[in-house]
Amino acid sequence: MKCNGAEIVIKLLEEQDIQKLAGIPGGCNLPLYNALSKSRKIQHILARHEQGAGFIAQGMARTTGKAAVCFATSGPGVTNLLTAIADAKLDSIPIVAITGQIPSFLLGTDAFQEVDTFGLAIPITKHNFYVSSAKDLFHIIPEAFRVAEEGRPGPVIVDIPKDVQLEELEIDNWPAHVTKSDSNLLKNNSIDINDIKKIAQMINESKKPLLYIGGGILHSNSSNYLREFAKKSNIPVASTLMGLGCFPSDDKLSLGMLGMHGAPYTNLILRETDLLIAFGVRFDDRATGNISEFCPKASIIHVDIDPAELDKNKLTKFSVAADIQIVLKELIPLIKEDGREEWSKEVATIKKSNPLPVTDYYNFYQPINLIRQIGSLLTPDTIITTDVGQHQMWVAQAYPFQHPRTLLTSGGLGTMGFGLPVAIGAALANPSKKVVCISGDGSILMNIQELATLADHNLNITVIVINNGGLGMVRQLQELFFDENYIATKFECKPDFTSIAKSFGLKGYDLKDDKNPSNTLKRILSESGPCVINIPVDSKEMVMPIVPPGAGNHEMIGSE
Ligand SMILES: Cc1ncc(C[n+]2csc(CCOP(=O)(O)OP(=O)(O)O)c2C)c(N)n1
Repeated sequence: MKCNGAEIVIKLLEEQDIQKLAGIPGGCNLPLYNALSKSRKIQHILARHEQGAGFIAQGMARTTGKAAVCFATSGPGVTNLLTAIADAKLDSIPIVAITGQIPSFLLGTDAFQEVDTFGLAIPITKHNFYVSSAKDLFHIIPEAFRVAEEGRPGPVIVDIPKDVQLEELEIDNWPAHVTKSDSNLLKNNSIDINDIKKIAQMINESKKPLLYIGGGILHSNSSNYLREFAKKSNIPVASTLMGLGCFPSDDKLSLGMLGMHGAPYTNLILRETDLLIAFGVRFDDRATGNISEFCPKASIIHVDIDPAELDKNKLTKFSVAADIQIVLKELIPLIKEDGREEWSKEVATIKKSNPLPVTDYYNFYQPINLIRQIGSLLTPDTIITTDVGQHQMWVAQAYPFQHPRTLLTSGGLGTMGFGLPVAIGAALANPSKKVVCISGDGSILMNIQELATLADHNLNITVIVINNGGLGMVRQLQELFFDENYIATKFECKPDFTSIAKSFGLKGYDLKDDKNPSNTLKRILSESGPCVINIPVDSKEMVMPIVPPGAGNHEMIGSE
């Protein structure tokens, strides 16, 4: 049988059970598209911008934990994609981006749409491949998936010149599929039971332990074990932005999010703990504040799959590089059941006297209230995506997350424009679930073209634009730390998002001047199918509390 490189790629993607992939065609990936047109197993999702395609792949990957795929052509197709790749790197999201490259014999000539994809990708991918011969695809494509998913997940780029896509091979026997269980890393992922015993002993001896959890719990699918562990030992749980949903927000042990915009009680309880149990976190500055003041009375245990994270930002008492699920399974039987009455009482007192500030409980348009109302109208399995800014932090502070992978947000890179395309990817991978994208009037404009992709596929996505007439989060920083010197944060042009929605063939609603906005919102959210809702909020609303740059978490302002 004769196959060209492009046909080999598509067949190998089918072997990886890829059913949907997003992308945009161009001169240098046309052979791939030609081969894709013959696939009966893979549906192509035509994005309207390669960044959108990358984020659609992220939405699929973030909700399933499996590597998802996007396509882009050489040159501007690749450069457009890079933001979504960098975003995936910082949040450890497994995606495989397959990029067309100019023919190999033209490389280095500044040919039309030539960019050095390999070079550009090095610092923002987990790994990347340049394919110089069609026969190499047989190991490179499965390897790209293995690398993307295994250990600490991350994005991988496979760059394929057009002549390699067109190179024909005579294939007598299709090579056997390389399975993930063949990989060395998984085989070696065993743990030393003495390490687990040591962790258990430290926890059992601690009077005031506290869990600090993050995205590693998601990636290792260990949320159920985390719940069992926390309950058995009565240890409160503080989460990073990436870990929200891994522990039910309404559980009495839940402390919600810590750090820059964490609840006052969460950051104050961190001051009191004598043992910080850090699982799947990287001690990033948004979570820790001034790191030298973080958990001043605590010894620290750190478990993470990536050895490079251990003792990177904060020295620990004991650290282990391992899969958290394996560690938790071994740890739970060794942990003493313990009510920790005194510590529980202290935590409850701090919690009660230092709540999240809410200014006006009866105002529908007060952001924290608004997010709580949205939360009360949606089922716990609804997938929420956010963009970046104040609205993102209000969601993190107040939305009642119950399950892992129900919050998809750009934690590490903080990329405006993330919410809508990621929602599309999430809906494509979870056709039975409702997806709600909570965005800002700044962020939504950064990938608004993807409303066309949403309309094409008629997905069950509600886009809520929390509209404060500008770049609210930056305005807030100017108000607090730049003497109210506002520059470039107020929008002159305020587009009508309902008309924009309608122009894409979607339903559009505006809750401005609505006589009974609660009822209207309830009615809209009970409908299915795509729509956009504009909800105005006061441009002076702030996310409170906030830890000033360089300060310790306990030095937050606006906590009263
Ligand atoms: C691509 C990108 N550009 C710039 C920023 C810096 N930035 C962070 S938040 C923000 C304002 C976001 O405005 P909006 O989406 O309206 O959300 P709001 O803060 O008003 O809720 C900006 C400009 C960013 N995070 N991402």
